[in-house]
Amino acid sequence: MNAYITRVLESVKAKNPDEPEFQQAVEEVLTSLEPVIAKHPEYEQAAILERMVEPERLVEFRVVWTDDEGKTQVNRGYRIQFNGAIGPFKGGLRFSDKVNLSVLKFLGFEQTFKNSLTTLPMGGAKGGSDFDPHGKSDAEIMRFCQAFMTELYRHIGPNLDVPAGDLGVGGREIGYMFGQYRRIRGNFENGVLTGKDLKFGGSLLRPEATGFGTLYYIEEVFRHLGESVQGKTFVLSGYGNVTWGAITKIVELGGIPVTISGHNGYVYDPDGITTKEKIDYLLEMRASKNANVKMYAEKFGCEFHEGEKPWCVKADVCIPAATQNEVVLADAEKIVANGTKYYFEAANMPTTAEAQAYLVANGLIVGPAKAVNAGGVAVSGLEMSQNSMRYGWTAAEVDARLHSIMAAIVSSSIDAAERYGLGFDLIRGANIAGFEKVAEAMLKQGLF
Ligand code: 2IT
Repeated sequence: MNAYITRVLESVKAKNPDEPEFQQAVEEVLTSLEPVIAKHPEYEQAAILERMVEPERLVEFRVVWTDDEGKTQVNRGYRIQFNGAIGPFKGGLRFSDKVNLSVLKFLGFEQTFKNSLTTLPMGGAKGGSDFDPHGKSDAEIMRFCQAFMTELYRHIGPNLDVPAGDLGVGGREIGYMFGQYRRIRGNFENGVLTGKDLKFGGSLLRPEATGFGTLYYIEEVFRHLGESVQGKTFVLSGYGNVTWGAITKIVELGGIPVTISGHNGYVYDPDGITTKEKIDYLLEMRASKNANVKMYAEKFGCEFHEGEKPWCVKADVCIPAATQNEVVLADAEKIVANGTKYYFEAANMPTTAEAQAYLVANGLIVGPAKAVNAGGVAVSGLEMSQNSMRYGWTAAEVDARLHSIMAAIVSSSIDAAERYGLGFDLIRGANIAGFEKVAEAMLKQGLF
């Protein structure tokens, strides 16, 4: 390993000792950059890596709100503005009891490279709260979102930092947060948030974007390999937005999705989740009060495997689309034993480092999250463009742009890996391609 990279990695571990997710994300990117650092001594000279692993700004704040019983509740809120060299900070807000500094720093670090890959001018950020939205009433969600924005508003803006949704934050939460931002600012600045409702500046296709983008990425990789989605079986995890969008597009392209999963187990539908009735039911199920994938198994008479993950099901393609570290070494071993050839990460960091290494070592084609799932933030970037123009594109126009952005991500990843003699390597290629633009921008802007 290159001495400069080793030194930066050691310092990240020493300075962020209790942050395993952040350390893992940094390690994956930095080790990919070995040939780049060897060729560009100016990056070490300008301490580019040391600067990239340190957020430009990190705010942590108190969020105080009242629950339906009239009791005062206190949560912790965060916004991490990781890197603003190529555009306003951009990235989602996650509301979950699993949110902590390590998770948000890993997500903000990843977002910087992901956003760079989209070809659009967006810096990297992430934020959120340890607020757990499960079981909260609509009024509680509204009061929490208002309290959260009452602090966050001073740190964001259409040219400064543009949050969006992530786990636990959808169109409803974005609406409440936008309402509060508008009330405080007294201005209609809807470019401050993306993922908005269509009636106040949202983009067509934003809900579908991550799932559709995943399939456009896969199609483009398959085109390079002389393969196609047609007739292939897909094992997916999750049952949210991303899984739904991916399933919709898989079916449109002639593939057969056979699983979905939730926190309590997975559903195997050997006939395929292929009819309009089944796909629409995913939305209905998610919107129901006690959402649970078992409902799908009961409605359509198929197997529900309590407490298990879907990775033991044989398929041509695996798409983890739920959350981080959902595929550990034992799962990777099952995927390899099943003869699966393709693995595309639609969730952020769904694979542990050792599981990913095992998949790669066994010859699977692995598409990394920051490239595969970049369609979500790409359409957020297109939402920002439309808000600036005060004009909205048609669904077909947004779709065409998303399609060409995903194709560009695949080709820049393949090209970057080839330029550095790494062969066909979508993981290291994406890290290098994402890094190059940000590093060059930082060099040209002087010390910052
Ligand atoms: O992980 C992600 O890329 C997102 N949650 C979307 C971020 C965004 O700004 O749309």
